[in-house]
Amino acid sequence: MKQLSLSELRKEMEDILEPKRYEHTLGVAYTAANLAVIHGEDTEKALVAGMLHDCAKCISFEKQRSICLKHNVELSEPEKFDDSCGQLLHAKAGAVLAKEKYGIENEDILNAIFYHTTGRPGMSLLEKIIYIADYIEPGRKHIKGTAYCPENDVFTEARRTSFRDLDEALVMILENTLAYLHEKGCKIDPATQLTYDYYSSKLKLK
Ligand code: DGI
Ligand code: FE
Ligand code: FE
Repeated sequence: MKQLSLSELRKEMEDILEPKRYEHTLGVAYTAANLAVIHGEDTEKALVAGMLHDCAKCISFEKQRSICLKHNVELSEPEKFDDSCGQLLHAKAGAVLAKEKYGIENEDILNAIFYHTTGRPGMSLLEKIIYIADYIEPGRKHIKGTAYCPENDVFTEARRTSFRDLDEALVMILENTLAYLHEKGCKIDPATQLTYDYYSSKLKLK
């Protein structure tokens, strides 16, 4: 299958995503391209991964699940259930769609989509860029009254830090995501916790 061009992918996303999700997608793609320039990653890869990272976000949980089951994707316990915070499965379903529907063959791009919600220990440069761009893109708004928006503005800090040190930005984002999930009573995916543990220990050794 031929991979669609970036502008074809953009049109596809405009068609299938809700308007706000599409705006967010563009923000992630362009933020990822900037981070790619700064940190020495291929900008085309960053644009494609950013453009597709949420391609499964606007489909039902049942559909996401059937896509994963059909392609033998292993699911974690929290991913199997559509609890009140069911935000996890779109990442893995999105990686399947990127390959099967949009013809992406590059494993690094597919992994960046697959791990964009939880992260994983030992992420590639592109995986880190997409994970961080997803959080810091300019349209990402504060969620007031939750740990997402503590007194010290984590968005501003994470945005600044990501241009200097990706691992430090990762830890900042993971710390806030974990606090937010605890506060909301959401199940923590083992991958999210492992990623935090891995990068916070790595930072201490620096
Ligand atoms: O799809 P986006 O909203 O752009 O961003 P995302 O793919 O990073 O998803 C963000 C949501 O995923 C956010 O509400 C926090 C949630 N999330 C991240 N790690 C975990 C998680 N949710 C659960 N239940 N468990 C996790 O470990
Ligand atoms: Fe997402
Ligand atoms: Fe996103």
